[in-house]
Amino acid sequence: MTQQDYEALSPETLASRLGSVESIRARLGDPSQWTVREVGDGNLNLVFIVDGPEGSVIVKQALPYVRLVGDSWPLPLKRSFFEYNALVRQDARDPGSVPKIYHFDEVQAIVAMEFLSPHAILRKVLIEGGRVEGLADMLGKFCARTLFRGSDLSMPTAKRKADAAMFLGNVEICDITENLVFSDPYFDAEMNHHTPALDPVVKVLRDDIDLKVTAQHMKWAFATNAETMLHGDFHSGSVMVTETETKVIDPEFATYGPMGFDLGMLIANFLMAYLSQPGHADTPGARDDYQEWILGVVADIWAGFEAEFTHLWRTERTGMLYQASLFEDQGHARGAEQARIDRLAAIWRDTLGFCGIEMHRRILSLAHNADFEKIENEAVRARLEARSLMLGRTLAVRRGAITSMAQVIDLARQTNMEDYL
Ligand code: SR1
Ligand code: MG
Repeated sequence: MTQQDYEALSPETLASRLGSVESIRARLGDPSQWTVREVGDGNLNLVFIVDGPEGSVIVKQALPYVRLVGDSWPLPLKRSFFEYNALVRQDARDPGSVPKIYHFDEVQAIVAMEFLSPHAILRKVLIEGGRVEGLADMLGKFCARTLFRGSDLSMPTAKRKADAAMFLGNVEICDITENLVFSDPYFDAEMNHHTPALDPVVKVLRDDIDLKVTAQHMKWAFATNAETMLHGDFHSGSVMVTETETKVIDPEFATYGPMGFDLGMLIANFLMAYLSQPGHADTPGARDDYQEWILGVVADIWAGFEAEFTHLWRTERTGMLYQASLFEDQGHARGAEQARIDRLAAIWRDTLGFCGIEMHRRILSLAHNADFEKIENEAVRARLEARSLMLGRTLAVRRGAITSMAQVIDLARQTNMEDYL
C-alpha cells in the first residue's frame, strides 16, 4: 500500500488498499478472492472480518470521531498507535493473552490482527448464561502479569518512565474516562441517560456528598497515580472466549494509571452481569446457579491476581521499588513480605473504589452495557439497575472498611434480594 492521507476503509475498498501488504496477504491468500464484512458494534471504531482462500484476519481502523455519537465528537486517530503499543507489551508480559498482530499502519490508524474464532465477546456469553473454563485464572493472571511487569516493580525505571510518558499522551481517550466515568454520573451531564424509573435512586446518589467526594478521589488516583500500563477499558466487552479459552482485546484506552483500575472495572462488569441475570432468566430462579458461578469467578479473579502478584513479587522484583538489596539481601525478607501485603491492600482499596464508580457510569452516563440494556421490561431493568447503583455506592464509599472478597460476595448476595424502588 502506498502511503496516503488517512481515509476510512470500506468493505468495497479494503482489498485494493490492503491487498499488497505482504503480512496480510500471507494469511489470506489472493486478494481478488477476499470477502469483507464490517462488524464493528463498539463505540469508537471500524472493525472488518476479512476472509480469504487461506484464512481470516481482523482489520480494525480508528475513525476520526466517536462512532457512538458521530462526527460532532472528534477523536484523534492516535489511539490506534496506543492500542498497537499496548498489544505488543501485553503479549510480551503475558504471552498468548492477546491477538497476534500482522500489520500496523499509524497514518491509516489500522491494526490487522488474528481473527479469534470461534470466540465470542464475553459480555454476550454472560448474558446468555454461558460458562468458560479457566476464565478467572486467565484474567487474574493477566492482571497480575501486565500490571506488575509494566511497573517500577519490574521494569528498568528509564524504560518505565519513557513508556509512562508515551502512554500518558493518550490524552483525549483519558479525557473520555475522566468525564464519562468519574464525573458525568454524578450530575445531570449533557450526554447522560438512564431508565426513567430510576429517578428516585439517581436523586439520592447525586445528593450524596460522600459518594461525590469518593468519585473525585478515584478520579485523582486515575489521573495522577501512574503506577503501571493499564488496559484502560477492561470490561467484559474487551474479553473474547470459547468454552475453554480466554483472550483480551481492545486496549486503545491504554494509559499509565493505578493497578486497581483494570481490576475494579473488570470486577464491576462481572457484578453487573451477576445482578442483571434475573432479567435474562426464562423463569424465576432459572439463573440462580449461574449467578453463583459468576460470584465464584469474581472471587477467583482476585485470588488469582493476588497469588500471581505474590509470585512475581518474590521472583521478579527487579525494578527500583522495594529492592531486594534493601530487604532479602539484608536478611529482611519479612520486610519485603510486609511491603507486599501493604501494596496489595492499597490495590484492593482502589479496586473497590473503581469498581463502584464503574457500576454507576454504565447505568447513568453515556455508554451503557448490554447486560442491562437488553432487558426490555423497563420495570425489571430499573429494579436490577437500582441494585447495581446501590452496591456500587457501598463498595466505593466503604472501600476502606471492606477488607475481604468474602464481604464483597455477601454484599452482592444481599443486594440481589433488595428492592430499592
Ligand atoms: C465515547 S466512548 C464510550 C465508552 O466506550 C469505550 O468502550 C469506553 O468504555 C468508553 O468509556
Ligand atoms: Mg473497546
